[in-house]
Amino acid sequence: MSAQPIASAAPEPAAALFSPLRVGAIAVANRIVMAPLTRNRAAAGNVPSPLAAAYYAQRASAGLLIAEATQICPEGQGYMATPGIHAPAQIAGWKIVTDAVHAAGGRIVLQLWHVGRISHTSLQPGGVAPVAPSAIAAKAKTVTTEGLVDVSAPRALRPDELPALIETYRMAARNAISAGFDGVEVHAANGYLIDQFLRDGSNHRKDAYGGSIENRARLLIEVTAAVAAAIGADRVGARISPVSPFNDMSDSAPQPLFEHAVEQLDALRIAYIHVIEGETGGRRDLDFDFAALRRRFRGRWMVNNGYDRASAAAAINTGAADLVAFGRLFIANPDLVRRLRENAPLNALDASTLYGGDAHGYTDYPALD
Ligand code: 8OZ
Repeated sequence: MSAQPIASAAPEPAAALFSPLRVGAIAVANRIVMAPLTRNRAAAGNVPSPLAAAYYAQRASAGLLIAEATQICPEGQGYMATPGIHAPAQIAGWKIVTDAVHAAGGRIVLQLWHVGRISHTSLQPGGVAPVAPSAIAAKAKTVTTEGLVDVSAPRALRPDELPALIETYRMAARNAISAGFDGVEVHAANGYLIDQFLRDGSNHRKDAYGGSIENRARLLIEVTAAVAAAIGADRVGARISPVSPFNDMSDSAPQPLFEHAVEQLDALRIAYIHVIEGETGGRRDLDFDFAALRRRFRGRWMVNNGYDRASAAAAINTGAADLVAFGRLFIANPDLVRRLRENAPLNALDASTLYGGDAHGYTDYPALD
């Protein structure tokens, strides 16, 4: 036997993070995803910031960028200065972003967002109450021009309003494709409208969209089916957060609820599911069997919540996930993919520039060199 070479030819454990993959119709260069990140920098008319093209293009070495949560209609807005995808100027603004990302060799999908009850009357057209599955106010905060405020009490959506709501998602998905996105992600996480229908702490409806698990998952499935019919299921993902309490969310039995939801999403043959494991941006050790969800889905499985280089590599190497989404690390490190590949030091996050503001803390985090 010959002696072992000094430099081992065996791949380092993180190598799998850098292997290409097909995610539905989207060919991604690696397993590293930029999570959707609200930055509250949209310009007048909720048009993406003029800086957004540079911000996303700086991060285009991610296998996939998920653009920040973007409201599908004016009523879907819940925070100051978040972008939309319902008006021509917004579509034109996003086209500048997707062109810049594609020119840099990246792939980008848009997260379709309706906040439901996580809003404030001052952000709603005509100053009216936001909508929700049930007229139950969340104990949650939002940011308006007045600063941090309690969200407003919502009114319950009438059954006859739901077809138009689904149509609004379909239109938004079409608009995203017109804006040059490679696909869309249905935001069904973090206590926004679709999640409010899913979980029984916020859904007390007596109609076909409330009560049983099947009924509470109906809006998610009808929205996702409509979006998939409009742009192709192979360009659609969905984000869920089965046990996150963020935005005052709770459910009496999340395991069977989300197993059912994932089975139904599987039947639609969408490209991926993106799951926030535990508390959004917080604890991961809540009692929930995420592997049981994964077993029910044939598409790509994307995980998120506090991953680092080692835990991300382990998730890919063990087959627990196909893709890992990073949020805070991507804000502070435009070249996160290179830094993970080289195991280089990471920039620290400046939390004071997360929400709102200008280029500072947005496009001025340095790359290596
Ligand atoms: C932080 C601040 C505002 C919105 C989410 C879209 O949690 C958000 C969000 C996060 O999904």
